[in-house]
Amino acid sequence: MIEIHSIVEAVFQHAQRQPERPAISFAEQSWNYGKLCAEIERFAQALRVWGLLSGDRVALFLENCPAFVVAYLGTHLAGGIVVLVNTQYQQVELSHILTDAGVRLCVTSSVGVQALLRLELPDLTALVVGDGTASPSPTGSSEIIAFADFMMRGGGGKLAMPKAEASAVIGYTSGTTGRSKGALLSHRNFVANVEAVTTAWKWTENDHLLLALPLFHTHGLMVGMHGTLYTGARVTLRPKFETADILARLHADPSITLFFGVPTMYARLVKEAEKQGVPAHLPRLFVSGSAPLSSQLFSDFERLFGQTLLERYGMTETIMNLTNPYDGERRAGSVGGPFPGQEARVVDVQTRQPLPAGKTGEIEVRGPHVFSGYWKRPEATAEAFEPDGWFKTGDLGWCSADGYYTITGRARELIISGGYNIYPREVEDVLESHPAIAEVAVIGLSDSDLGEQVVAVIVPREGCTLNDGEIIAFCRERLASYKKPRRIIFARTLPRNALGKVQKHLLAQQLQ
Ligand code: MCA
Ligand code: AMP
Repeated sequence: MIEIHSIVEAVFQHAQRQPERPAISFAEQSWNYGKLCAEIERFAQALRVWGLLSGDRVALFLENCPAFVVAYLGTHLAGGIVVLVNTQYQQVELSHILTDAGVRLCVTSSVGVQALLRLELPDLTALVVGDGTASPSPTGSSEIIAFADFMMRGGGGKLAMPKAEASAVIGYTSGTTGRSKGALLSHRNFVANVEAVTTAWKWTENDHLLLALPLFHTHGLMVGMHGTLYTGARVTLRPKFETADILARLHADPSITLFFGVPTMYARLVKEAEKQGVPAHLPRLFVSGSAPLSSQLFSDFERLFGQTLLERYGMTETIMNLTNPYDGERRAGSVGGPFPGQEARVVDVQTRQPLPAGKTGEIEVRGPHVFSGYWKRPEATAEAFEPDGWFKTGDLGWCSADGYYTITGRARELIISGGYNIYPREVEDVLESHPAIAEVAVIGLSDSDLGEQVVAVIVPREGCTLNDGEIIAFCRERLASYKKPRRIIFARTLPRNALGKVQKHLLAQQLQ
């Protein structure tokens, strides 16, 4: 392959060589590389005609579908930066992300349009609606255009491929204080990481991935979709993960060679396969990531499916960091070692000095896959890096003498539920704004399906009465539904230390 500088360039190269080659299957639709390229080019031209300037932000607030990929790579070809938005986000997250990133155009669904029109977003001047027909805006604040009509504006005019160092994506990630921060990733980060991942997992153009992860996060997009399009392979994209659907697809299509999921998906597959049996043909590789995979699930899957899960570790800021080997031992409870061309180490949390094998500290990573910094947050960026370029992941762990890393916890407060990250402070902020709540502490407790579940310990204001349903509804209106507490506990006080800080570990111990 000639040297390429972006994922979109790889797609164009495959299309030039083999336009008929299958790229994406989605519901009844089959997209080959030729068609995919033509649509990407048209979308990019339409963006330019609309007035998109190099470096302008385009948000994708859309469920899995081929239009997502077209808008994603079309934005890159037009020189824009993509802002990824989880479709579960509600007013608090949407207002923050779209305002912070200064998004000018958003590709969304008709449901998304309704959510966005309720918000004050002065920079947002156009909504391109990927499903159904676009009805005119009731407020007249943003232009609403149907995807098909928008595409009609494209045509003519060759566009230059993006430069490797240009910014490609802002991925919002849970902040340690206040609101989430945008991690700015470049085309160079993508190419370096996808090259490392596809090499490590022996991913070639002959592979066929079954992908049911959402495209609006790193796992689905930058591992699943990038890997496919970079190698010229094929993907069957599903709108969302449904256990029975995945088993049925595996059963029906022996050409599928790869499947990626979060541990919750594997736990559900094991449960379902115990009832209805395992498909006769299985992919050559099942990868797990985004949340800790328990040794129990690792061995249950092996016993039932006769295949060893390959666990790897990543982050929005760095894409993929560590992986168990494709050939060698895939060790239960471990995330393996660095991908080719990347570095990792464990340092003492206080002194920041590297620690010997077996000692627990903070994991740091370095390499061409690591993002350049947080969008408009120079102080947060400076804090996240050591002077010599090591990125502080905020994850705690240790490395064995033979180079296998184990993640043991997190230096920052974070709940991971079903592979989604939830920052307790964000949920606490919303709950504290409730007039009948005096104090609140949000913690994560273990959950057999989701890994961890969100639990809120609430002290009501004097004389106020509250019920669970009311509190959950209050959260759901403001935040993504997966962030809502699944359990609410009323208390008279919260345990605090001498400095007045809530002792969450005591709460967790009492409630577990
Ligand atoms: C959905 N719900 C959840 C979650 N997902 N609640 C807690 N945690 C969750 N993860 C809630 C919904 O809000 C809804 O609530 C109800 O469950 C049913 O929604 P549904 O969509 O049917 O949920 P599901 O099918 O059960 O979804 C579970 C899931 C999904 C398939 C595991 O959460 C999922 O796709 N997770 C993958 C996330 C992912 O891609 N993470 C990668 C991030 P209600 O009915 O009350 O509204 S990237 C990353 O972490 C790094 C880079 C890495 O290393 O990969
Ligand atoms: P995100 O901020 O969504 O990019 O999530 C990244 C975080 O997910 C990491 O910092 C880890 O805490 C966690 N994570 C990802 N993969 C794994 C894994 N295999 N085991 C444990 N935690 C993981």
